[in-house]
Amino acid sequence: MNLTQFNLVSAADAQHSIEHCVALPDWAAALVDARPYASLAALLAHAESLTQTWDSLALTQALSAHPRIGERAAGSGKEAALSSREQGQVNSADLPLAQALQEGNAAYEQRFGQVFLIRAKGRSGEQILAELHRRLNNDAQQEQREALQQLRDITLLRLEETFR
Ligand code: 2AL
Repeated sequence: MNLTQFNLVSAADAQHSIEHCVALPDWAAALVDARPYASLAALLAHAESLTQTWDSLALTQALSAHPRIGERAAGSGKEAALSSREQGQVNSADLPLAQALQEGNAAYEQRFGQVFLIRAKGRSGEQILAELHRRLNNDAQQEQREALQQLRDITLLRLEETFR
């Protein structure tokens, strides 16, 4: 999809072209509603501003589409393929790392009641593990802020890649 096409296609097709970015249909619909965009920069800026209203409810809803770090995505959809690619560095045969992530994930879920979310792209498995351990020391409010920011990062990264 390029920007010209995105501006011109039906609302349903436009929405379909970006729905893999995050499992929040209202966000995608609002982004489509604000067409046409004069530039990709304008589209990305508006997309970012629309993420600023996200709250804990949105995070819960969006997390349903994100597999745990180190685990395979369920299903065969576009989102599952994206997650596998983003997490390529931790789906390796490094058993100690995989085990440490599994233990970290379990501790995180015990503490915060939700799946640990991090933008995996651009981070090594060790860096992800270090972040997981650091964030385990957050209080609930701070962690909610960080997780939401990670969700924004993943979403906007996916959106940029959609138009590349
Ligand atoms: C993910 C995912 O699916 N992609 C990514 O960057 N991080 N999942 C996660 N639990 O953090």
